[in-house]
Amino acid sequence: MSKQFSTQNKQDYGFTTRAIHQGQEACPSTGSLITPIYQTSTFVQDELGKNKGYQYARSHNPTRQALEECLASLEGARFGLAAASGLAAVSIVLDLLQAGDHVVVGEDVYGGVYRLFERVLRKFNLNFTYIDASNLEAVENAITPETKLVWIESPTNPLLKLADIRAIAGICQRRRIRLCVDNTFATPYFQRPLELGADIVVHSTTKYLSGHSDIIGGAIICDDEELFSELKFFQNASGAVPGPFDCFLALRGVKTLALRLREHERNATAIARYLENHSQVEKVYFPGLPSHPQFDLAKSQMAGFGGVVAFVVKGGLEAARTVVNNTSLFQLAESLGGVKSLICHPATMTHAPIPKEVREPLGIVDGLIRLSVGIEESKDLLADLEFVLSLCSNQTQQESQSQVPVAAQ
Ligand code: P1T
Repeated sequence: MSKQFSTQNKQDYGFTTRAIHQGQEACPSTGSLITPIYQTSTFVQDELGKNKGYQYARSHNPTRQALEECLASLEGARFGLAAASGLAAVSIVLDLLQAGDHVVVGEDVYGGVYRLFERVLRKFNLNFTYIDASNLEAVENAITPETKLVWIESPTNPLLKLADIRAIAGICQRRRIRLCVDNTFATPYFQRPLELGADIVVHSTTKYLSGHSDIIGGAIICDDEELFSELKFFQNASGAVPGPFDCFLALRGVKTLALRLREHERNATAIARYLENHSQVEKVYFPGLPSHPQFDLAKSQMAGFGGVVAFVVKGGLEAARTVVNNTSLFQLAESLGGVKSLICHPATMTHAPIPKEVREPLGIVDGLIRLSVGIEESKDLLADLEFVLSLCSNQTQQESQSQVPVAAQ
């Protein structure tokens, strides 16, 4: 008989043990060690009204179910739902609302989330107020009698600001409002919002959870059975489910989440420290730096600081262009969370959907560069940055020489 991963004491197992085993028992009929890709659209029924628990793959698929159970367990919850993308997951959560409802949103969210709220959901008479979620008073003051949901990212994309999840959960509980945390940047290895009082967690599994930049996916996790049933209804009704192969890849990725994140963080810390001391760098954003304004909060609600570092290079758009166009290892691309390092210019890439007059006061300026630090050797990544920043230094020197008045030469 094959050994079953006991569901009774599953939360007693450590994080990585659950990442490898939860929902992923060997197949009882074949012994397949690894959860198979159930590449089928439908399931044959035994007789009218009797089936083996599966009918149609939009509603249920065993590969997807394994991923959902595993992700739920990693967030310390009972229920998980996989979605076709991170934005599909966001969309399913927003399906909980009715026309006329109001949402309080942390202001520096992923540009695609802003676009979904402003350009799609506003049409259905949902209203959004954007506030600095690191300011508890701002959160409290933005709540109206119509507010049904508070939506935050922590750390935020791209400025890595934190929200005090425990305190915001307290505000929401007192007002009977749901709190949803996009935990994509931290992952459950470094932060578990449900344990801090949030009601719902969403993920873009495209990022760290799958970890290899080879799928698009999303997930929703919660611990309330009634809420889960509602979300499950919307997942099936709107139909934005991931295919079984993508679920298989996400499950494969998640097994090494802890190992990868430790490396991502080690490299990101080395890079953040290096950038902080560089003369061409105006500002560095990384929650693991003691200079981060919320370093203490980071230490109290997170078990680690993640692998994304953002910085402002001196010289604005031209200097940013020089940096992103000339790295060798850091590949110029949207997305984050994979083993290969990426570099991105939020103002013209990931956060382009946010109008300039909205994004600039937030700090998403033309000189801002976001690094998704991979797990390559840190010395190689540092050398890559050293090289491109030296190009900026040369550029600055040439500009200042060409500006010297002729009489003074
Ligand atoms: O791309 P998708 O899987 O649909 O995930 C959307 C999403 C949701 N939440 C956060 C915090 C995200 O960062 C994203 C996607 N972000 C990028 C593609 C990016 O480069 O920032």
